[in-house]
Amino acid sequence: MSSLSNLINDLATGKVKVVDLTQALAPDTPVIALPDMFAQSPGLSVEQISLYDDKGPAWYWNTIRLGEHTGTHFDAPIHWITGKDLAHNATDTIEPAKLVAPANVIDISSEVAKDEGFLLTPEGIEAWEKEHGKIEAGSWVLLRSDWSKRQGREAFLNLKENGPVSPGPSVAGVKALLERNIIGFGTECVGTDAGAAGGFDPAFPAHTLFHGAGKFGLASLANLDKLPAKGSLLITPPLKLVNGSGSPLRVLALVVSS
Ligand code: 23J
Ligand code: MN
Repeated sequence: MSSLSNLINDLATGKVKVVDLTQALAPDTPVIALPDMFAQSPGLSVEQISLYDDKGPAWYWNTIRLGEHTGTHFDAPIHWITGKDLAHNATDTIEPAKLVAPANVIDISSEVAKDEGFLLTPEGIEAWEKEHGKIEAGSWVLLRSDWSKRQGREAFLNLKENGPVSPGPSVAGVKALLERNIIGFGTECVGTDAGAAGGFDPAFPAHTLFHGAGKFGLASLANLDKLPAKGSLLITPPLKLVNGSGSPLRVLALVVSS
């Protein structure tokens, strides 16, 4: 038996379960709010083409319009200026083998309950590794904050007088994850960077440093509380948009049921 036929069997018997890490996508799905001086990314709009009617008697379909970075979405290295000249840096050129990879889930939900702007630092990463084992090269690091449980734009974006407040990695935290040569970093928040990251040095370190190193991002993930700290397998193919900077996607995790 190959491991693939074992997997097929485990899926059929329920020993391996499929967990959906995707938020439902709708016109009210919140998108990131950048400072006024920058262009904004539009959320989803849906226009009906036909509904089993004069415009198409036996078929229903819609036209959709949305920014590439809407809802649960993938960030490709070309998204950031630091990744613009890398090979295989866009949604159509990323090697497909990189779109199936194991995940490590770092749970900061209790810290975030006390401090909405909590930052993942090298010390936090090392403490997690002491408990759960090393973060291997080629694996994802997903930040479980329970932020996806927030309902509505206001709570999800958490815009305050001095800008958005939400958790993410510190500059040193990003560098520590790069030392481990992860494939990418995922978050439940609207973007991979902390709300305050526009004021970090470098600004938006998760974008600047991960994408500059050819690493990927996943934003607006859900159901991270249903994953083990280690041992799940993520399936993360973005749309094959030519020169795409990212795209909405369905993120699936394979998990051994306990
Ligand atoms: C553009 C500028 C800043 C940020 C972002 C996009 C994202 O978070 C994103 O969705 O990639 S922070
Ligand atoms: Mn993005």
